[in-house]
Order: sequence, then structure tokens, then C-alpha cells
Amino acid sequence: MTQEPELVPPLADNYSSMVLLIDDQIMVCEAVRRALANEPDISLHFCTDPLRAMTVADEVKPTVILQDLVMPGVDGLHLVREYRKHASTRAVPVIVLSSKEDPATKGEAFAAGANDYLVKLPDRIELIARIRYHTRAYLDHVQRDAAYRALRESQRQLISANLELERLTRIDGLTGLGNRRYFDEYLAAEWKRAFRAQSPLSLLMIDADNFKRYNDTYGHMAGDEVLKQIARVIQSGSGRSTDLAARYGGEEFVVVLVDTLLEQSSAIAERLVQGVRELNIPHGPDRVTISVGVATAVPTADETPNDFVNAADLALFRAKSEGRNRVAL
Ligand code: GH3
Ligand code: MG
Ligand code: MG
Ligand code: MG
Repeated sequence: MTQEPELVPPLADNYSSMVLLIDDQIMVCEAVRRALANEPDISLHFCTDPLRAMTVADEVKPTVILQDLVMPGVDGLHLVREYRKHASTRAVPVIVLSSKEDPATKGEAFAAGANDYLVKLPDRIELIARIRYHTRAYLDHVQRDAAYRALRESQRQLISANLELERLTRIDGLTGLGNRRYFDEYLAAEWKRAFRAQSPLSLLMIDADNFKRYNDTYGHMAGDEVLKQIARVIQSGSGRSTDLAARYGGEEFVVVLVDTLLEQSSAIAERLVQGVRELNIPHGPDRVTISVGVATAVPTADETPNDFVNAADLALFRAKSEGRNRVAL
């Protein structure tokens, strides 16, 4: 018995071919089976019912589809187009296997999405070579695709981790409000914006009253809980999403109100004072309260955000010296 020459050597293990043959003629299936019988790296699954082609392709997960054109009830080209539409078969190489030899039919097959075209019955060596070639191309593609997806996924994770990290650098750990650093940045930016637009900017400087005594009486932990509750009042009471509420430090908070006049800002400040009072947190014979200093300015060229903070601080000092639990302008 003479050994046929092997033009293309079998592929390595990871390149095993799974061939799905769709052909209504059992004779063709039998011939292809015989042609591939001695190739350990090539498995064959055939289906003589073209109506089941998509279902079988889904199950078999072929690395190559051998597709007949003329079949009862279904046009082979229609099937090729269907493979291209479904996720599971979109990239699977399709070799059209037909007895038609005219260029027009071949052109139509390629236009429908076929990757190759063989005239029945093809030479055994050519058939095997093309199956291996397309399997390799397909599996390489699948691998690259998976690697690409993994890369995209890890990039996505990195980006969201960075966003989270950036968010954390702006947040006060105890209260969840903005932190001092974020406040400084935010105020500087809004100050510039208000200067350009010549619009009013307001600042509330908020300080918990007699808080040292609160800690001394109830403990630092209880004090922290109170600060959280005060922060919640400030957060929900300061209104629009463009306003920033932040912890300035210790038991002091700030609210930046953009495009807000003195009258509106002092009304907001009054609401915050009332809101904290209405928490009804016992503080000795009294309740926990806050004092608020309000400053409003249309920025000028020779003023700085620092001057603005000092103005609000001065107002806060007045609120304290006038008896606490109040707003001062
Ligand atoms: P005033 O009404 O004049 O503001 O009196 P005060 O006692 O609040 O003022 P002072 O600045 O003398 O003290 C602030 C106190 O706030 C000191 C400290 O015990 C307390 N404090 C500052 N930061 C924190 C904090 O993060 N947690 C707690 N529990 N207490 C804090
Ligand atoms: Mg046929
Ligand atoms: Mg203080
Ligand atoms: Mg205080």
C-alpha cells in the first residue's frame, strides 16, 4: 500500500478540528467521513437535515462548517448568512461544498460570508489541508479575541479602581462629606468662575457649639456619631447638586453655594441651625446646636478665596459671641 504524501502536517493538540458537514445527501457525508477517517486531529459531525443546521452548529461548536448549497427546503447561502448573524457561529469558517462550478455561484457564496469554496467531491488532501488551515485561523482568532476581551476587562477594572481612589481622596472618612482638600479645590474653581461671570458666591462656615464639653461628657465616640448626624443635616439641607458640603476640620463644616445671594444663603443657614436643633440630641441640660457664619461675595480681582473664608469665619465668630445656636452675617 502506497503512502499518500501529507502536504500539511497535522496540527498540534490545541488545533483539533471539529468539522460540521451540512449536506442532504448521505452519500456525500459518507465520502467526507471516509476522507477524514484517518486524521486523529479531525472529528466530523454531519447533519443531513438543513433545517436543523443552526441548532446542531450551536451544539457541536465546530471549528469549520462544510456547507452544501442545494438542499431541499433551504438555500445553503441563506444558512451561510444565518451563521454570520448568530454569536455562536459568527466567526466560524464556512467552506462551501457544492457541485456547482460556475464563478457566479462562487461569488455569491463569498458575498454571503463563506470563507472558502470546494467543488464536490474535493480531493482528500486538499480537503484536509483546508480544514486544518481554517481551524488554525479560527482558533487563533478565538484566542486573540479572548485575550483582547480579558485586556479590555482589566483596563475597565483599573479605570474604575482609579475613579474610586480619586473619589476617596475627596471624601471625609467620618461623615462622607467632601474633605478639606476637595473644599479648597472646589472653592478656588468656583471663585474663578464667579469672578468671570460676576455672579454671587456664598459660603457657610459651620461649627458645633460647646463640642469639647460634649466629648468630655459623653465621650469621643459619641461625639463622632453626633458629627455624622450634623453632617447629614448639612448634606440634605444645602440643596442643589452644584453646592458643596464639606468637613473643614474637627467639628467644623463648610457649604459653598454657587449663584446664591446673601438672603437665600442665610435662609439656608437658618434651616441648618434649626435642623440640628431638631435632632434633639441631649447636651447636658441643653441640646446639640451649631452656629453658622455666612459670607456672600461677587469676587473682585484683589480678593482671594482665603479672604472669603476669613469673612465667613468672622461671621461665625459673631454668631458664637452673640450666644451660639444661631446664624450671623
Ligand atoms: P465653641 O462653641 O466655641 O465652638 O466650643 P467648642 O468646645 O466646640 O470649641 P473648641 O474649638 O474649643 O473645641 C472643639 C472641640 O471639638 C475639640 C474636640 O474635642 C472636638 N472635636 C474636634 N474634632 C473632633 C472629632 O473629629 N470628633 C469628636 N468627637 N470631637 C472632635
Ligand atoms: Mg445537496
Ligand atoms: Mg471649632
Ligand atoms: Mg465648636
